[in-house]
Amino acid sequence: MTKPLRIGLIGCGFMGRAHSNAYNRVSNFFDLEYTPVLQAACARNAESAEAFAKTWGYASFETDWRTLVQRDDIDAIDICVPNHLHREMAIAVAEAGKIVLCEKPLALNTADGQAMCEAVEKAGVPNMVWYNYRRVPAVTLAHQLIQEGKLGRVFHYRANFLQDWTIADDLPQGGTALWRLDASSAGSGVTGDLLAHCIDTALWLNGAIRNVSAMTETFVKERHHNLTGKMEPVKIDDASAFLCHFENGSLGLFESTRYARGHKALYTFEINGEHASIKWDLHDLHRLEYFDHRDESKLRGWRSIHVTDHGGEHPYMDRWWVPGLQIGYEHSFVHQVADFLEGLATGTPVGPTFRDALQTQQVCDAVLASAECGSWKNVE
Ligand code: 4PW
Repeated sequence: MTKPLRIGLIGCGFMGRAHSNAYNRVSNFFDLEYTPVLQAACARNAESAEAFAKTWGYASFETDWRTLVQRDDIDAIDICVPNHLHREMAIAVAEAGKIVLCEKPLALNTADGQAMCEAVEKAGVPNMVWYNYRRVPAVTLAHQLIQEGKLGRVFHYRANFLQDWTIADDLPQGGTALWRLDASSAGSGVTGDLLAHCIDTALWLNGAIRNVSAMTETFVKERHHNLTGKMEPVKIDDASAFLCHFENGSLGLFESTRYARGHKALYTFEINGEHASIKWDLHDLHRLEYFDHRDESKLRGWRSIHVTDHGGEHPYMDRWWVPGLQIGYEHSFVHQVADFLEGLATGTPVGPTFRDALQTQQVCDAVLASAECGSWKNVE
């Protein structure tokens, strides 16, 4: 007999779908003590909330998130709404004594993130932030290889997240689909939306970042605002890049943009160590490229590891089909739910927790501050 974990979801957009899919799939593929039960979906518009609940199998719907949080038939609240709403909702969920899961980035800024951390820690409620790329099997394998010391001393960490969907200057800002372009809803542009993923993975793989030197650019200075109906200044960063020192002595180079024509969601990283290097690319997410200088010289070269083996060697893969068959983007969310439920059963916090995600937020804030003042900034 499994135990139910009754979920209330706030926000019925892209991420609401990705998370709901994960709740629906996880028990079919993982043997877990807890089973998610989709109890209620919440959106301001009743028609959308009802349609979403029906499509994804939620037993009911709400239009007021406060009502959802107070329902005593719900154990965990999943926050999938624009960033400016994370703080108030997460604190209310913690104060109601419920488990809280929050879409990335944790908050608009470090101060809000800090308040959220304090609330979940004071309430003692399990919490997690959806930085899903850690659970792509090839990325998890990279983490294992680094933990095993295969790379030796790390010299360089390089990451990019490139898109091209905001180049048109007649694209408006604000409102349901385009809140990511509105600084009052998003907090920042690509720094919080894309670089934050690169930073989360980097902190996990390579440890803390000491300081940063950054530049940002807003290429389109004014856009029609869907909420005010007028042309308004654009206050988000369209592109953001930084250099950094990691605490382990390695150097980092990061870039994100929504102006890289031809790239839709190209997330790549490369790590160069004393003995070995690792490369990964979201467009070919099952491949981990690995070069080991200790290989016999006549065979030395980049190995392209297709991370689909079973038997526990390749993370998560023995839960899926048969060796050699692939999975996709959506499965990273299934893995994150599986790990979270496992952690609940054993009483172990599962990263990234709010506290872990606060570190990413601190790096993002240092990046924005450095770009603003044009000099190096320590990560507080
Ligand atoms: O979180 C990110 C989003 O805001 C995603 O991982 C990719 O970039 C897909 O959409 C955006």
